[in-house]
Amino acid sequence: MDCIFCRIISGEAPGEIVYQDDEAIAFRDINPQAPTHILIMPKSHIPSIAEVEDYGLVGRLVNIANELAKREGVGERGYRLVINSGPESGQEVPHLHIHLLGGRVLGRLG
Ligand code: DGP
Repeated sequence: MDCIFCRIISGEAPGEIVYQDDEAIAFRDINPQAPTHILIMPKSHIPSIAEVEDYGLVGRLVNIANELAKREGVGERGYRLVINSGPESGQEVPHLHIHLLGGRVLGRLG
């Protein structure tokens, strides 16, 4: 298995896991861009949001992200959810994930 996120999910590689259930997991980004930077993803290997078939799964991942934002204390302050998809987005790891960013003023997109 050469997907780093699959290796974290299986326990073969370390990760600071903050949430998991039967179908999803969340762990802290190794290179945080904000005081809170968590990656939320399905345990099954879906390469990107462009290849999703189960949109209910996406809703459940967003629900987890919202709950983690509250738990991290950024729910009221505001936070950003980001999904990169494909080369020009800068997606580095081809395993669908949502970035939860918060805890500082986030710049405008562009
Ligand atoms: P993206 O560019 O959207 O594919 O974001 C990938 C993120 O994954 C990036 O912010 C860094 C993070 N990342 C890469 N390798 C690892 C790792 O081994 N462990 C953890 N926790 N995060 C990683």
